[in-house]
Amino acid sequence: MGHIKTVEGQLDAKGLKVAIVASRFNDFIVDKLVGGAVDALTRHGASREDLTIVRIPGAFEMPLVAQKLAASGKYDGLVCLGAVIRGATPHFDFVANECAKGLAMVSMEHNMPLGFGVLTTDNLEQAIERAGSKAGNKGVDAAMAMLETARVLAQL
Ligand code: INI
Repeated sequence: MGHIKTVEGQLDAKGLKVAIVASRFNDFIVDKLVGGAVDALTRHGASREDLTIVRIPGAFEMPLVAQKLAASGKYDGLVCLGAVIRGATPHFDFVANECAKGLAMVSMEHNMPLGFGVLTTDNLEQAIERAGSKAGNKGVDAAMAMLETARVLAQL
């Protein structure tokens, strides 16, 4: 049997400079995601001094802000946190799609590990479930995905 080379990321956030982009829209949900992301990163070795929280109006504005942060060269990773709730808006699809598409572009164009923690749910209850209750905390998941990806990219 031959040897299979495997690359995987260690979940060590020590020394990692991270910007957390968080929208104010639905902030009582988003604040839970931010808390989860900060907790996950610091429990894995990040120092609070290396974290920057950037508050923005809504998910639609997120890609532009993420782009500037990525281009600044100051950060090793971004964690993008928001909540787009269908019940709350007729333009749900536009906001959610533009946000996801724009963030994917930023991540690709800048080789930037980016945790996508923007909830897109049909209603408020589903958002609450994903913000620190029944279905966990997607802020934690987004932070851990960014961390793992950053550590994988560093080895490639
Ligand atoms: N922004 C969100 O982050 N979540 C939403 O659910 C939402 N809704 O419901 O409309 C939302 N809209 C605001 C949008 O992101 C922009 O801030 C706004 O259109 C001004 O550009």
